[in-house]
Amino acid sequence: MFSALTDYGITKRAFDNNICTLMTINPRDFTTDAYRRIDDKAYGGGAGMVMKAEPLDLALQAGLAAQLKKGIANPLKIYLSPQGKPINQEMVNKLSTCKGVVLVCGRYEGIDERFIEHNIDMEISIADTVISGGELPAMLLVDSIMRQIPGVLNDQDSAINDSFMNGLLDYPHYTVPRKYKGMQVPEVLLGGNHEQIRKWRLQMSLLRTKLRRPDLLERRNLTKIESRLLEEALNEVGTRLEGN
Ligand code: 9D3
Repeated sequence: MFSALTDYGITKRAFDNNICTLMTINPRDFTTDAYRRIDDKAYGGGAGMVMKAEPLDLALQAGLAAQLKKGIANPLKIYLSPQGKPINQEMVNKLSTCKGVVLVCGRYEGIDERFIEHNIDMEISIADTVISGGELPAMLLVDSIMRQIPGVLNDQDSAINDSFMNGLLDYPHYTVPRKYKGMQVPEVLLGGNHEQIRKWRLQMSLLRTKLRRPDLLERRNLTKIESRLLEEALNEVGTRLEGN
């Protein structure tokens, strides 16, 4: 699954340039029985299987040994799980300063709680929606961490990154043609008044965030200027501003 990261785009470039390394381990290779059983029925009953602790433990030890060989002594051990703390940019930024991390991915109903208790430093969830296993969440986490590692983004990519990092949703983008299915590009973007363009873009960012993700605004204090720009934008779309 992880070849989506190693074979495409910005993440591929980073692996090719040896800025980052990725190693995957299949815990089934650490089973000891003839049937290579990685899961079994849950104590207490109920539908669904649970991943056994022992093969995961051996797989984790193999991962830790491999990182130690690279000089990474104590990588953070993260379990991708629906019970984890929801991922956000702040936590990704912190994780990007770690020398190494081990990401544990579950399948089936989850993994034996004793493995988690004994080994896991942190549990991360990526959305309040059911996903089939931890691998796609882990890939998402790896991608977002890698983007924060120096040298992974080139100057062009970095500039794009900056505009996302202010706690607001992005403003709308347009390219040629000027008229598409009867819809025009907003006039202000065609004029070349960079002051006005900056103001319009910030206003659109504020407006979209207010309308689509009010939770983001609650966690970020607006400056006086931003509040005024937002109010002006809301008036223009005919929406009433409630509270702050
Ligand atoms: C339908 C199964 N669910 C019964 C209540 C529980 C369940 C178990 C295992 C739901 C999902 C999974 C597998 N998911 C992950 O490993 C996972 C995940 C997710 O499902 N959503 C959001 N973030 C993550 S991180 C790992």
